[in-house]
Amino acid sequence: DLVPLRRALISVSDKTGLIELGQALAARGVHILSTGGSAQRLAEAGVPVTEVGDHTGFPEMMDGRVKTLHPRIHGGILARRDDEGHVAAMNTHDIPGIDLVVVNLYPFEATVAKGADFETCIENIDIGGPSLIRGAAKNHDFVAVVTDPSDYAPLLAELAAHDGQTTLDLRRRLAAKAYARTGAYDAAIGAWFANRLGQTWPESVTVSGTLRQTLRYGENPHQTAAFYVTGERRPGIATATQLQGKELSYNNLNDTDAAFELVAEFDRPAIAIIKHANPCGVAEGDGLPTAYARALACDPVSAFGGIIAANRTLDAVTAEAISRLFAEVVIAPDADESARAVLAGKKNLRVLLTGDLPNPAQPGTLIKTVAGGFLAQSRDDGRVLPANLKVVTKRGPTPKELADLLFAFRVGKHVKSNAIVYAKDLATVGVGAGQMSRVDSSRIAAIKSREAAEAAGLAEPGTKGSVVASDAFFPFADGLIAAAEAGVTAVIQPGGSMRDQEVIDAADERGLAMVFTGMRHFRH
Ligand code: 93A
Repeated sequence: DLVPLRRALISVSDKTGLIELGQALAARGVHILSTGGSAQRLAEAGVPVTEVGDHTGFPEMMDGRVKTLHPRIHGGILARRDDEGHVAAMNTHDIPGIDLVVVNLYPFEATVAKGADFETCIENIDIGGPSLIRGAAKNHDFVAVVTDPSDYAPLLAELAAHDGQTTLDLRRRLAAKAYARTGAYDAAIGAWFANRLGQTWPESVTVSGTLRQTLRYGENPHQTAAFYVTGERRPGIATATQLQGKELSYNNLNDTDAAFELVAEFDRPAIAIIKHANPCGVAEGDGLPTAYARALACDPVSAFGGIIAANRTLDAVTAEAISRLFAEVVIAPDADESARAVLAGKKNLRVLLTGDLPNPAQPGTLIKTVAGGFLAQSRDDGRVLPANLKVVTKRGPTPKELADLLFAFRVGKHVKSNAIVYAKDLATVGVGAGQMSRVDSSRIAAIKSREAAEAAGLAEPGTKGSVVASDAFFPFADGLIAAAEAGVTAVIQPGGSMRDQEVIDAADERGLAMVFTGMRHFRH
């Protein structure tokens, strides 16, 4: 399984670590072939190198479009050294074997990201590079392929450990990485092209990500799982640094993501507490301490073992309050020194700091697998503003009701459907999530609010004098009537039901103010 390394081809756009690699290979007596820019750098550093043009007898031509695309190169990479016919062809045509290919590609993705014009992007589509990589990876029985400068050191360590030879195990791992790279590269080109054509959904899609972490298990212990990071660079769990605490689980990651996306919706200091991807308390406040106290008051029973997200730098007072609760994860853009010191006392609590908040208005794609395929949709970046609201009842909302209505609807966007959210003074007081009927969500939210009030020794449930938001229209008046019985004074919902008039009449009979948003926030 060991293959001696005699000849290497180096062709890299990213010249990081190039000279050190060249020097180390040359010191081992490896014959180095290299393309224009790479060869020049190596030669300048005193590394003996043969220009690919001198090797093939053809100069680089057509602005570099044709450099390595030659049988003397590809034959040297693709020949099976244990196949008589292949070896005979090498001898007949004088094709020396190439045992190592080091290539990183024209920076297509970075060129697009810089906003380069169409022609420049096209010129940055690498053709020869992927061919070298794919050929070397195919022939990994005999050839090693390195596509990432961070693999230079492990390669050199392997050569040192095995007397200048590579092992099959390393060649296989490098080959797998190589195909992942060329696949992602072509996917980026395809997506860019489709986008240029004004096509939202390309003919074919490759979802690509880099392995961040294999997880102990998935949603359940008998499932395996892993966390991949895509190139989206959205602040959140993918950019977070974990300050302390146990390893994150699959469910932790999923719930923490939901919590952080929700809390990022608010401009004022806000806290969201999440269980099973649904909020059990969300509140704005003058600062995080009040927001936290009010978020927790919504449903302290469910908050046990929850995920807490903040949209501001954590302070010591909030950290103290959080450490009195059993929580799984805390996520925030940052934490000040004193807050870090307080949280350090809770060794098992996972603390994630992201540096920034996700932008709820940023476009993006959501993907969900189904049997035999996957569904893709744009992220729900819809945001209802006061100007979008239509008052449909005799009474319009007061300014205070209006603020609570918008708050409740924004929370509702992050609650699994059917979603019903009761809110008062910019804090949730009851959340009904994930029920098969809207009226059940209405009732459950009211029951939870009553129980929380009883537990806190309050005379009245929080829903008294609150407002209610529904993520989709009320198909019948019953859901609205349940909310009215719980004590709401105002309602926000998309509208659009065949029975809208019945629902409006029921609201008018009870003196409620109701607004239609014209926008639905289903979430499943
Ligand atoms: O234009 S290419 O697609 N044609 C080729 O034949 C070719 N061979 C290698 N680009 C080609 N390369 C790429 O050149 C490599 O993938 C690498 O990114 C780059 C290195 O060029 P230089 O050594 O001149 O800086």
